[in-house]
Amino acid sequence: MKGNLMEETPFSFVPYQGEQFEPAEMLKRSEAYYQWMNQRRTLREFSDRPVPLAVIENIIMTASTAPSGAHKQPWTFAVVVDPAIKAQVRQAAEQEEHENYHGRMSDEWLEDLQPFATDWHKPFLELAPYLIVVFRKAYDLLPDGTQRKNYYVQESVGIACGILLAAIHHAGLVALTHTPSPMNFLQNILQRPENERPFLLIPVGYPADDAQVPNLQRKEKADIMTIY
Ligand code: IYR
Repeated sequence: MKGNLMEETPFSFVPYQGEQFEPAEMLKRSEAYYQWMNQRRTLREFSDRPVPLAVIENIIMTASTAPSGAHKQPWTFAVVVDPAIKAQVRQAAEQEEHENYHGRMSDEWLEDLQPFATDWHKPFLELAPYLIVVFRKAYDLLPDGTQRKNYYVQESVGIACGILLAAIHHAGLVALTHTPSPMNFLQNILQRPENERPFLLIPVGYPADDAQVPNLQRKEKADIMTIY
């Protein structure tokens, strides 16, 4: 049965064909990759400059190479391009965020956010050329309505989002990992099936010409790593 081939066909094994490097080359590559990834920044100020949809498709296909529990690939990526849908998303997100900033978030939380100068206004939800809404599939729904379990869904989708962010950076674009809360409005606006739950809302595009980012420091090696 096409579309559900994996349900019926057990995996066979094939030779692994990934690249390998000698230690010196490995060191050079790993250092260069770190330096390059260290330039990735979260942005909140986007340009409306168009980006080809094919680039976004490649980025999403890259994210879909993530490992997942029992290879269930428990994710879907909804790409919002339509300005009318973006406007609905913005309206709903701002409504929730207004409540968050006016009573739902603790004083400690608000204090922690103060350096970032965020508030309930989310213009980037209309400005950015694309909103990628990542859904986690709590379970799979077969065409006959039966449910199939997925495993380690949070971990799997979290890893896919990490790879998505690296692919966005690799394309020279920027993103915001946005989590308006609660975000079930995304399931309604995008009319997703009941087994899909919103995981992250990621505006993607070029940065605004005058975009600024907080002057953050990342933790030192000694603060994040222990060798036994
Ligand atoms: N979701 C809110 C608040 C917010 C929370 C955290 I934690 C952040 O790192 C940033 C913002 C908002 O989007 O403004």
